[in-house]
Amino acid sequence: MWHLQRLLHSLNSAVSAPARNPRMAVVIGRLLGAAFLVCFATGIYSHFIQEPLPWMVFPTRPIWLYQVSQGVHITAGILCFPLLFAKLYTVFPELFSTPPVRSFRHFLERASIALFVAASLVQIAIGLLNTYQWYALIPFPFRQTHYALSFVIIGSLAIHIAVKLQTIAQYWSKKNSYEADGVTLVPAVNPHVSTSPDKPPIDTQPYAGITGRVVNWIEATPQPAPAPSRRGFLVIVGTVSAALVTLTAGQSFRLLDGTNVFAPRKNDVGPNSLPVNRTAKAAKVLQTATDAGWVLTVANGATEKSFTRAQLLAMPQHTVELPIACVEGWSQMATWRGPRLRDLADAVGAKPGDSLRAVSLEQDSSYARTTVFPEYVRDELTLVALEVNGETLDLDHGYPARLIAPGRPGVLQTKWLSSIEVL
Ligand SMILES: Nc1nc2c(c(=O)[nH]1)N[C@H]1C(S)=C(S)[C@@H](COP(=O)(O)O)O[C@H]1N2
Ligand SMILES: [Mo]
Repeated sequence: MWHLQRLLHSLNSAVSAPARNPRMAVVIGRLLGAAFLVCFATGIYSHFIQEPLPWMVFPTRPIWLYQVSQGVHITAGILCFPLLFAKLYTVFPELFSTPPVRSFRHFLERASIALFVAASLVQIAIGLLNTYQWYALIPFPFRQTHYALSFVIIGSLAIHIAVKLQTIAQYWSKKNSYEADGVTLVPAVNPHVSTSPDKPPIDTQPYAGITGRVVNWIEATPQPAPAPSRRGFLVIVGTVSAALVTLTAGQSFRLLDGTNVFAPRKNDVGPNSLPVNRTAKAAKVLQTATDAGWVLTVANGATEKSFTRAQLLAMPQHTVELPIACVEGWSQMATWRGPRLRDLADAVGAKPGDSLRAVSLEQDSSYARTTVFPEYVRDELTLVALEVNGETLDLDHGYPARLIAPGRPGVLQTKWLSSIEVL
């Protein structure tokens, strides 16, 4: 046991560095916590917009609400990678602290953090895999797993914050941190540490008032290891984070389009100058979607009407600017044209509070049918689109007709419509 303690202690010493201190752990922890909360909030929104509870009604304005919330979700999720590794770096020596479990509280602290780290790594890894559509590497239902893990993460985070509350409060502000953490206040003992740019007020009596942690520190670093300074560490974390955002966020934010190097989708690339999620071929609708006998059936109980594409084109046409905002993180604005969905619903006598079901020609897919709630049905911007960006809808974008509604996730913008039913 004693040997183990010695080993752990020397490991602890070996990894000591200026950036490894409670203050830095709190600084990075705050950022990480904020990123996770942003991901959680936007993720919950995305979950319930796809699986609403009966009483839920979703805003259709601003039209970019879902687009921005999803872009923020993916971008904050990507940011969690460098922040999580930075956080692990700052607390790394604590993994070897001895004894491994000191008390129930300490056990709770370590167990919650182990769960948090494991769940977070899985969460951001499968999230990233999903945005790249490497579904083969996610051998379980992505959405349900991602949703369930988010509660594990937020729950373990809450426990972690609760047990660490005292430390967090102590090191929250920079000023208090130096008062709490005597270690860097002793220039005579470790001048290298005290030369950091954010030099604290100096304690002129080197050995006075040294507490347990400080003694450890001095023993641990008789010769300061060549490790990044606090500022250097923050610069590294900041640079990596900024680079990741710059190189990927263009998929969700047009402003960064020019530096979108890593993200799987690029603006304006694809038929009708718009990226495609699933092609007509992949959806196995090449035959049915190009069938000359295609009609859109609109049904309300026994009342049923069929519209050929020419008949749909003969109805009042409306032009709207709406984004496709995919849950996988990419989005793009487009100009859609076609009849309003509510005009079709009214043609079969639908009432204002009625929901509709949009059914695709596609078979055996979770995207094959969606429910359109009244707030979308009645919205003047909701169209059965026949054209996009000034051209006939491409087969890959849902020809002969597709749904497009404001504030809806891409996954609910059903392509290759075959029928619309009043529920
Ligand atoms: N029938 C059907 N509709 C669908 C899909 C699909 O696979 N099948 N994909 C959805 C998803 S996930 C998105 S993001 C949008 C993408 O539209 P686009 O491929 O025209 O860009 O279509 C949606 N409509
Ligand atoms: Mo999507």
